[in-house]
Amino acid sequence: MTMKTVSELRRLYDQPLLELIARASDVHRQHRGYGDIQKCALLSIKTGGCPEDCAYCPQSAHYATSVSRQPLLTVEEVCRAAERAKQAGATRFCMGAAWRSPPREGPEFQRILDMVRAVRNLGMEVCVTLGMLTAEQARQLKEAGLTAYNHNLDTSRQFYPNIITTRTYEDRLATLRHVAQAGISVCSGGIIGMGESIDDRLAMLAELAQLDPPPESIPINCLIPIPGTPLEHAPPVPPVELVRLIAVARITFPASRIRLSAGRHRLSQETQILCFLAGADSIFYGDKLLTAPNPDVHDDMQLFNTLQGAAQDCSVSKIPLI
Ligand code: SAM
Ligand code: DTB
Ligand code: SF4
Repeated sequence: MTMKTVSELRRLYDQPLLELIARASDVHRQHRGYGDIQKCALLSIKTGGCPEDCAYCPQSAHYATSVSRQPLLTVEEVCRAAERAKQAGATRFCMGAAWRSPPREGPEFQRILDMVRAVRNLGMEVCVTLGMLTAEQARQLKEAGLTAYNHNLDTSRQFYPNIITTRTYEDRLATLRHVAQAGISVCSGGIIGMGESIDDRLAMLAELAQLDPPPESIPINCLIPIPGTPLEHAPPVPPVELVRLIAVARITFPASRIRLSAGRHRLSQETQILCFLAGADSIFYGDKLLTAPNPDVHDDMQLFNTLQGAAQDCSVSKIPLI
């Protein structure tokens, strides 16, 4: 991949909106049809009490939020949730743990490996997000059958210290290197709506473009402002800014999945459709993200009906996902 500078990306971003969308759409259709939208289910397998101070996060122990702590789930609990997600139409199962990094001692990491094996056995792709990883932990996850590892850069290098002080940008890049070296697909993106500039958003894409290979999937989260966190009063991102960023991401990463991630429950159906037109081709699917709300499955079935223009079987829409 050629090096992208922020000013190059900015020229793309500032094109007339419809020109930008049309260009992104051309790139998109050279790689995939518009009907191919990846559905990923998400499950929090260890919730709350995290020692990190990420200013957006309901699970940080630094802030008083309404999230209650829950220890690591059992393999059986995970399997039941994954089976329901598969039945509802998800093809990838993503598990998140509120850790700085997975414990090196004790049985918990072995249980994670068992979870990965069990979900793989259901015939689903498996992704986990567990914080910072050593090269050895990445190797063990690969051996267990892990498809992808999610670890977000979150924002630009410059804006990052405003959001997180307990781990560095370099720490994040080191984890991404361990993941890639182990042969696991990298899933890495960020959050918009935390007070960063447009150039910060583009600088984050430029950092991702320096990874070799580029990330297999790139989640674009809109901040869900959580009461009790420092960002609780952050205003929502204007929808057109989200659409422009997705279009630039699509043009920059022609073959990656661009995941329209957190915050979808506050977007209209029309905004989501514009995001798909601009090249988003993946979503989190299921009534809950890790702790925060997501559109319910029934609403997403309606969205897909609208996109397909044909009546689809909505009978699975009443199954609670997780
Ligand atoms: N603890 C692990 C870590 O951060 O490395 C994994 C779980 S963490 C919750 C995964 C990602 O969720 C974060 O990197 C962030 O991008 C996203 N996230 C967390 N809280 C969010 C919020 N309130 N709104 C939008 N995205 C959020
Ligand atoms: C990602 O980029 N977004 C997901 C997933 N990776 C793990 C998490 C969104 C979390 C939103 C806040 C919550 O549910 O607690
Ligand atoms: Fe912990 Fe991850 Fe939340 Fe940061 S984003 S506080 S590391 S759970």
